[in-house]
Amino acid sequence: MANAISLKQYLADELRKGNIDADLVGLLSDTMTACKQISYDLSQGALMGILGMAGSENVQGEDQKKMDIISNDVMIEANNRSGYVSGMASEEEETAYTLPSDAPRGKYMLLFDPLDGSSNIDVNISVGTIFSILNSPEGVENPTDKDFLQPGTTQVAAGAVVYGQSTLLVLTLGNGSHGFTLDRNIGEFILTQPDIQIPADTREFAINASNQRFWEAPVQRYVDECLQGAEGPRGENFNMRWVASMVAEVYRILTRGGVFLYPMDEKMRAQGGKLRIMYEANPMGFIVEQAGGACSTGRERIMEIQPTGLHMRVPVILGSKNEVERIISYHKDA
Ligand code: AHM
Ligand code: MG
Repeated sequence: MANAISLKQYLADELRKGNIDADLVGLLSDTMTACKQISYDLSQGALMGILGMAGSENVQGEDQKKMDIISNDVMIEANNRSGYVSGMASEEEETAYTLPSDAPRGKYMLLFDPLDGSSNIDVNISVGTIFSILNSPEGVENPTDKDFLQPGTTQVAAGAVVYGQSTLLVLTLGNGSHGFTLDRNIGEFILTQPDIQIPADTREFAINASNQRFWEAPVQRYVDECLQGAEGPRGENFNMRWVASMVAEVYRILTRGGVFLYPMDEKMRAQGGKLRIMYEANPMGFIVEQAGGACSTGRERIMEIQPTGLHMRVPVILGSKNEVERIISYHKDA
């Protein structure tokens, strides 16, 4: 590709324009080195013995896959001595990760879900890495959980890498969401989807329908109206998808529109929902909003929520703006 713009060039340009600093460039490039490693490991699958269960549970009581642990280690090792971060937080770590005592401290904090959609690893369906970058509070050498509890609106950058047919990165630095495809021959991410715009309207929704009996009334109403199709109040036939990898669903929505719901349901009410705000909902919300979409719990904009815990969970409704707004209005009606 003669006029191809690599991620390196894209970041160098943002640096020249004064939109980001050199430390953020370094942090993003280390994080992408980790994602290239994860991408390679996944591509080898059973050949490298990375499939299957690890035989352990994470802090949230979920059974860990081998790749959950490998990808968590890869992300930490790529970043813990760079001098670009002061600390990290991960879905797979109970509390904030403290850097080695002799490692230089940086001005950012990195949060991640190292391998999202892990139920799909062993069945060769797309999975991904989600990350969020925050400013480290001034003068804090070893940030603890409370230092990470900043609302999503304070994010400096967010990204999602999809390990699918291609390995794709969607990145936002707060000025649009941009898609990059990994060219495996040269090991570089190439800008392939600049300035992604999510269509405001859609006729495609994504929800795990096996939870239907637990949903709240506004979500029941929304899905019921979609299912009635052309004969119902929407007057149109709807399509449904459910990959069970949020990264893949969000990438589909970024590409052709749609709405994704992991709403509150009765069996998850005590824990607040399914998806975690700090390293799933907030970075995805940032990416989706920067692409012209919306991201809400149904009652409030997710990025404005004050998080109360590193692993806090929230209901998530995101995607095409008009559709998300319709679902929000159903919550108001109820
Ligand atoms: P994970 O981070 O443990 O993989 O869980 C998050 C994933 C999301 O990617 C996806 O939307 C959801 O869990 C699927 O859940 P379910 O299996 O209940 O459909
Ligand atoms: Mg996840």
